[in-house]
Parts: sequence; structure tokens; C-alpha cells
Amino acid sequence: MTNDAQSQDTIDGFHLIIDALKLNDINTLYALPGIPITDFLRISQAEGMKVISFRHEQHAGNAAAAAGFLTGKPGICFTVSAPGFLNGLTALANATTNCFPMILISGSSEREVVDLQQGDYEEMDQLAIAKPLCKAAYRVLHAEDIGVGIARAIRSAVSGRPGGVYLDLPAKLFAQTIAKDVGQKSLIKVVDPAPKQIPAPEAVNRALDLLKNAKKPLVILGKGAAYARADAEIRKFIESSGVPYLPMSMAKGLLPDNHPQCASAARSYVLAEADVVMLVGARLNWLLSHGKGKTWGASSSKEPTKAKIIQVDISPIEPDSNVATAAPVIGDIGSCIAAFNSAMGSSWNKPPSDWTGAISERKDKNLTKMAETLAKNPSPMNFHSALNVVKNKIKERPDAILVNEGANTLDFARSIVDMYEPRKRIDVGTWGIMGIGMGYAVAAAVETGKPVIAVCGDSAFGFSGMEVETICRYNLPVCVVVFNNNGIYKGTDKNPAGTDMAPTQFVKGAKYEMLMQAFGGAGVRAATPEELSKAMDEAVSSGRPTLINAIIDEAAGTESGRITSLNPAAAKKK
Ligand code: ADP
Ligand code: TPW
Ligand code: MG
Repeated sequence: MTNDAQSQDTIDGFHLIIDALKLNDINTLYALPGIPITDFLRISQAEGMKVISFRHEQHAGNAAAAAGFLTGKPGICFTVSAPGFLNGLTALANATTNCFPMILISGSSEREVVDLQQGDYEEMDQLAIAKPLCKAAYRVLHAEDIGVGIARAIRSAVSGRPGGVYLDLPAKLFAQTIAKDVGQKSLIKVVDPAPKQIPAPEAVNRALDLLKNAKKPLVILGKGAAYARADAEIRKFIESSGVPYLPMSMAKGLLPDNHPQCASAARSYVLAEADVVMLVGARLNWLLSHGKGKTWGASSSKEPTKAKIIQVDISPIEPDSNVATAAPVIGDIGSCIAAFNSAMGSSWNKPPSDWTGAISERKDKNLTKMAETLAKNPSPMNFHSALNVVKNKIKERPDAILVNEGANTLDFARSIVDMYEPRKRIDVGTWGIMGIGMGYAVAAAVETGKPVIAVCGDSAFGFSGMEVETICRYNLPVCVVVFNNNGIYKGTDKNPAGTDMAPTQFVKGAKYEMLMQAFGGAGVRAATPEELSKAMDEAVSSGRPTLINAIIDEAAGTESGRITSLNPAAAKKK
């Protein structure tokens, strides 16, 4: 048999991996090439896959995670062995923490050499290292198992509580060949990868009884509710129940932030006062003060809320994680909320008007106060006057995706910039992690084709700043707005010893716009709201990669944004 005849009858690992992914409607790879995956990426591209090649694996991983959240399919990141794998691991762990489905697929060195620790090129027992940091981890050694490996990874990433999955592919696997018909038969199209999970009727009724008898009910929508894509059912439930709701940051826009029942502008009041709180795809973690303390109207930091908790979540072990849960409702949010909607019937009484009235009163007062602050035009700009511009842009383009990271830049944007459509805001998430900016922005542009506005603190931007080259290379419609206050939180810290600059300070007057110019994109300095507005308009209408260096008063920020109290020194002062 000639070589040609042989290759017609056989199929190699490269093609089996590509075919297995394609069979499951996965057509985009976020990656960084090198041994042993360079050829794999070349062949993938030749076979029609979209391959987005990054400058650092962490951002390829973050892109895959954001793709997972935005599409509901696992985002795929490919890395090289040891150092590349480790660079991608932060993103895998972050995706798992955020409940985003992604698969980190990494090439690895040969098992025989790794296991005997004989010092292979980039030797590392990657599977063992990944395992505690993700939802599931698998390794494929034989070409005939590629189909099963990819199928298991997909199902693990998206079923139940979504999360990150690691798939280890030793270098030898790629070039292994098997008979073509055997190979093709070994591939699996995953049927119903994220099956519905129907809640028990008694759990639904228990929760509804609580909600019905509440004097001061409150719903909290989290990013799990945004991820669930049950937008119409959720809106129907909120509107027909009449219960006020608070969106967590990535649930903003699930219902428009200017909805009359949105209680964001009276957040402290509703959390402290509510007597029944229904969590929908939101954990009672640090972002909600663990359900304890002053935030919840309790007298000490260890005292739990007096509110009765209803928790709608797909994870059966999430209830009672921080305070007692009176009514757990376990199932997928779409099925749970649909069950609520049908069990509520037509005789549902809306919450008492003294509760909704008191909320409206506070909202009006706070919104008026905020409008006054936003209308001020200080020089240099502060967070408020610059974010007022971003607020107006998102109002004009509610379909744009807002990526947001930083401390003050994040906290202020979260409360000032209203969102109007679901899954349009992606940010630092559960960990409050810096460095997601450019990876998320790339994925948002690639997956949605919509304009992307990335509002990043100058420190936050620095973590992924080199990816502006990636943005230019793929000519993505991304407008990065760097909130440049010369540092972390502020630019005004002093080093008491008077030698080096303080650890939170950066070079003053840095020209971040030049970074984008270096790769052929547009770079603009904006020192006033007018300049910022004009530059953002141009960026969004042209779709050209743009970086706007927005000059913010270096004294305007607060230490750690809104979480100053978590600093150990602050705890000491208490
Ligand atoms: P936030 O940070 O917005 O408060 P979290 O990440 O803390 O949100 O919580 C998200 C929750 O949503 C997790 O507990 C997760 O199990 C849950 N979740 C994710 N997807 C679904 C789904 N489809 N159905 C039900 N619960 C879900
Ligand atoms: C991976 C700690 C939290 S916020 C922040 C850091 C370094 C930067 C804040 O400065 P920035 O924003 O972005 O300029 P602003 O507007 O307040 O000036 N490493 C990681 N994640 C986190 N969260 C940190 C460090 C941190
Ligand atoms: Mg800063």
C-alpha cells in the first residue's frame, strides 16, 4: 500500500479532535501555539475552525470562559505543556468559581517520562495539578478514546452547575492513527448536555407560601439567572409577583435596570429590611456579606439575617452554605421559574404597598442625588463624570457588551451604568479578579459580533494590556477605555521612606493610547467628558480597535473601592 492509500484509510489524533469538537458545534478555539499543539492549531484552521491566537494563555483562557457564559456552550482554550498550561490554569479556576463552562485542553509531555520524572521537555503532571482547581479533569491516551474524552469534557462543563474542565492530551496522541471508520464511529455527539432539572412541586409550593405571606419580599438575581437564559420566564415572574428585585452585577440587564421594580438604587434599604429573600442563581457569598451583619439589618457581623431565605439553584449543596435556608428549590432556573409561574395562579397578591412605596421613595431620593453628582463637570474628570459618558453610550447602544474591571472603576460603573439587555455585562466576577479585561473583550466581540466597550482601571488593564495586539490583529470592534488615575485605587499614595514610589502608584501621565497605536488601532487621550464621548462615538460607529486614555483625578478614588473593610489594617482598627 502506498502512503497515500494508507492515509485515506486512517485518521490521526489531530483530525479526530477537530471532528469531535465540530460534531458538538464547537467551532472556535482560543489558543496559544507551541509544542505540541502548533500543528494542531494549523490543521484546525485549515479545517475551517476559527482559531484566535493570544499573547498569553491566561487571556485565551479568560476568553474561553467568557465565551462559555455568553453562549451556554463550553468555551475551548488550547495551551502548550507545563508553563502554558499553568498560565491557563488561573482562567480555568476562575471559570469554575464563576460557574462558567469552559474546557482547558492542554498538550502535555509523555506519560512514561513524566511519571518516572526523567526530565522531559516541559515536564509536569498536569492532570494532578488541574484536578483540585476545576470541576472535572480527564486524560486521553488513545486515539479511539478522543470521542469519549471530548464528550465527557463537554457534559461535565455544562451539566448541573457549569464550570471549568481540564482535558490532558499527551503529545503522542495527536499523531496516533487508527482506521478511519473506527475513528469516525468512536466520535460522540453529546445528546442533551445540560439536561433540564425539574424542581419538586413541594419545594416550589414551600417557597411560594413563604413569598406569598411576606410583608417585605425581595428577589436577588445572580449571574446564574443570566446564564440560565430563562429571560422571559424570569421577567414574567418578577412582573406578575410584583416583588422588588436586586440584580447582582452580571445579572444587570436581565430586566432593564430602569425597570420600576428594580431596587438597586435602594440596595442598602432592601437588604436590611426584607423579611423574605429569594435568591435566584446567586450565592450568599462575600458579595452578599454572607447573609450576615449590618448589611442585613443584624446587629453584629456574625449575626445572620432575620429574613427567611428561598434559594433557587441547580446545586443541591448550595443552600445553608452561610445561613439557614428556609426553602431550597433545586433545579435549573428555567424549570424552577416556569414552575413558580404556573403555581402562582391568577389570584396572586402583590407585596404590600407600604413596602414597595418605601422602596420607591428611597430610590427617587437616591437617583436624584446621583443625577446631581453625575451632572457635575469637575476638572480633571472624576469617576462619576467619566462614567456618566459610558452610561449614556450604553443607553444609546444597549446591545453593546460592557466589560468591566478595576476597583473604583468597577464599583462606580456597576452602580452608575445601567444595562438594558441580558448578558451584556461581564466583569471581575466572584473572585473580583483583575486581568479578565482583554480576554473577555476578545470573546465578546468574536462570539456576539456586537460592539464591545471595556472599561478598565489602569491597573486592571495592565494585567492583559498586551492583548490589544490580538484585538488589532483580528480587527475586533473593541473600545477599551482605560480609567487612568495613575495607580491602584489612587495615584496619590506616598512612600513614607521617600525612596521608591508607593506600591500603588504608576508612572504619572502614562500614554496608554500609544499601546493601541503601536499595532495600528486608534489611540485617543480624553481629558473631558466631551472628548471621551466623541472618542467613544467614533470607536463604536467605526468598529475600529480603539483605546481611550481617560484622564481621571488621581485623588478621586477610595482605598480598595467599596471593600476597604476587607483590608487587614481596617479590621485591626475595628
Ligand atoms: P452572583 O455572583 O451573580 O451572585 P453566583 O456566581 O454567586 O452569582 O451564583 C451563581 C449560582 O447560579 C451558582 O450557585 C450556580 O449553581 C447557579 N446556577 C448556574 N446556572 C444555573 C442554572 N441553569 N440553573 C440554576 N442555577 C444555576
Ligand atoms: C489577579 C488586587 C484589586 S483591585 C486592583 C488590584 C490590583 C486594581 C485597582 O486599580 P485600578 O482601579 O484597576 O487602577 P481604580 O479605578 O480603583 O484605580 N491581582 C489579581 N486580582 C486582584 N483583585 C488583585 C490583584 C486588586
Ligand atoms: Mg487606577
